[in-house]
Amino acid sequence: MTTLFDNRLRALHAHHESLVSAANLPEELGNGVIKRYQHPILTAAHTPLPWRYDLNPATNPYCMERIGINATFNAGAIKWNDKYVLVARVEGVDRKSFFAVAESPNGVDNFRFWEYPIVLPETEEPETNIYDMRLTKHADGWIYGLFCTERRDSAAPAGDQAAAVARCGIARTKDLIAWERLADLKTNSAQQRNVVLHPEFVSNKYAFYTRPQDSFIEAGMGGGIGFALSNSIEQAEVTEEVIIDPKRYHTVYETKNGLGPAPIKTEQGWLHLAHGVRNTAAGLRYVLYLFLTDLHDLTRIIHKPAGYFIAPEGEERVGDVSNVVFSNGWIADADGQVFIYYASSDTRMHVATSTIAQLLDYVMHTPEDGFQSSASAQTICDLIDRNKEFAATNEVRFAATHQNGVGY
Ligand code: M1P
Repeated sequence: MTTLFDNRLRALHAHHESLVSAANLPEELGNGVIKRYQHPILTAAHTPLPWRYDLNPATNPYCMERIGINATFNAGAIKWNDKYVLVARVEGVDRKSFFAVAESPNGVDNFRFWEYPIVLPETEEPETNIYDMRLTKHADGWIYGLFCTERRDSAAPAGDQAAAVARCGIARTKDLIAWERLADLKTNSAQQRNVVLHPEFVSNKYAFYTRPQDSFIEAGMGGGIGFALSNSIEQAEVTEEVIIDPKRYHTVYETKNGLGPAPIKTEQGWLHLAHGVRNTAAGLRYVLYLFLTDLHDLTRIIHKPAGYFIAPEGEERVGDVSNVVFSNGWIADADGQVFIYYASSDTRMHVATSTIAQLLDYVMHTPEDGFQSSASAQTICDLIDRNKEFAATNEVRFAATHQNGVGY
């Protein structure tokens, strides 16, 4: 039996090490805005063997997996001690999510989990499930983690074991190891998910991006990405939410939307990454989009490209909740490199890279949504006209581009 155990454990170690240490190369060509990468950066199989296996042959003679991990996804991100650090949502086969830290030396591969997952302190009202932490390095000196805290709806009848209440949980840390739990955010909305803390004080207050919703799944009558201020972070409470990015008919965010990570401050404005949801015959489809808000008036969107920035592609389209990309973490390096961490289909984590310059070019110069088919077609006609005009004075480029369409 010991031979069976030893052989199996050796093979498991070898497989885990080759997975975790594999190089991750960028895909070729791409769209010029982002680079996607060949492999996911975190999967359930990346979780350490000691989390899943009893490594004692006397108590686990068959070397069986004792604790199954189902998925690793929706990670917050931060640059910490020169490492690219993710606080991932790890979901066990028992469906409970918890947070765990993984770090990489280069941001695109070799992500390794820290030895232990995080056991967050509870509030006086213990929760059933926690997920989707957004990390904010705040001007007050703390690193905040805002996340969704989910409890069974105490008003639901006994026959309904799915009804839940989502709220914004708040914890803070100085080292990503010891976490102090604060009171949940109080708002007027029945439920909240996708709440993000702005990194700077606004009018000497803490500023939150919110997503008010009527019920656990449906954004309902309200929805949209909200903005609100609170005097305190220890007892955070917002009384007025201004919707800065509402849902809108026949867009990629017509059913609901929500902010991703905390925005990045640029010379042109605050750069935001968000997810938008629309319904289809095959169910909900989640995509990512970008927008830019005014540097001084955080409620004013000054640029918003039409449609999506990242949508699920290839194997990303399939998972526990298919046709989903979701992001709540990105890292902007001092040299302008940006690492966008996104999850696919509630199953695994990926990275895409870009630069602040490219993202600003994309967000400021991509045509905005005209909200009608005719406007979309006209936008393309206008581009063709400008290309023809340009080509008339640039013979060489024209020769190449002309092959792509019949001139008239
Ligand atoms: O299943 C897709 C996503 O659904 C929720 O997002 P939203 O609140 O915008 O619908 C979240 O539960 C998220 O974790 C999940 O990835």
